[in-house]
Amino acid sequence: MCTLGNIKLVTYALSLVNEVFQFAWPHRSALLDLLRSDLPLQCARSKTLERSEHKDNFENITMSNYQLIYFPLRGRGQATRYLFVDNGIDYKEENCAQDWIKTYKPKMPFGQSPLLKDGDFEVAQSNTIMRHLGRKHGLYPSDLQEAAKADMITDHVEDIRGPYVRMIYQNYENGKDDFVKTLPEKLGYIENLFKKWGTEYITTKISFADYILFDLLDTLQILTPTCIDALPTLKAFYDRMASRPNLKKYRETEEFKKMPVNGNGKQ
Ligand SMILES: N[C@@H](CCC(=O)N[C@@H](CS)C(=O)NCC(=O)O)C(=O)O
Repeated sequence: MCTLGNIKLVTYALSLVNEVFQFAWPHRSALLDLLRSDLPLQCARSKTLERSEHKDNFENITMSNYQLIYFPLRGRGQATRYLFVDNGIDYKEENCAQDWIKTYKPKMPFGQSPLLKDGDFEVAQSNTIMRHLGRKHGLYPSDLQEAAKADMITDHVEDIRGPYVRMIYQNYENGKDDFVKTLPEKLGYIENLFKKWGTEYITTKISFADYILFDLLDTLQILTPTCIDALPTLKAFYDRMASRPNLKKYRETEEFKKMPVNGNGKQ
């Protein structure tokens, strides 16, 4: 029977449904992720993220489900592993070495790895992966000038890594000495900036770029162990990074120690 009371009840129920819908629709993908996810794990992740140092960029509910697809070597994947490990962020790794050409390469956005899967979203280009994770986990400076510092060191590292990779894969025997000779000048620029900026990390708080620089310095010291000895500020930075508890523990594992630096056995 259609009474006034019933009509009011139905109208009220409909307005309630409407409100729930209005709230839920903009968050639909996050809510779906949450429903699909392992809730206790999400809580554990949030706790680790609260410790993140760039609080202003902090994203306290992570729906992320990370998978790093890369070769079993340090190469261009190591800085990402450092970022994950140091910040207690859960991730899985998929080794793409087997059947690279047939199975993996055609699926890569630029035909190369690493590739980060952030849920269904795919991110290629190692430094873009680092910036993406930086922005998500409070490791990308919110201040414009600080962000520019992190970006400029990242680009300078790339200016060193490019020739390093070419030397390693194309001209190791004849090119190593010439490459090593370029390092005092190139690393000296970073030393000067560190002195000028006067911070313990590239910016006032640790950012994605520190892991990129740390990995480069590590790689270069394997090639030429004394390359930062005459650069005290850079050396102090390297030691500071290496003694961060999570990184220290990870770097003592057999998994890390066994990992080749490059894909052709040269280092
Ligand atoms: N600019 C790219 C370079 C990626 C790159 O050189 N990847 C290499 C491994 S480190 C690769 O996929 N090599 C296999 C191929 O090119 O088929 C990045 O930074 O991610």
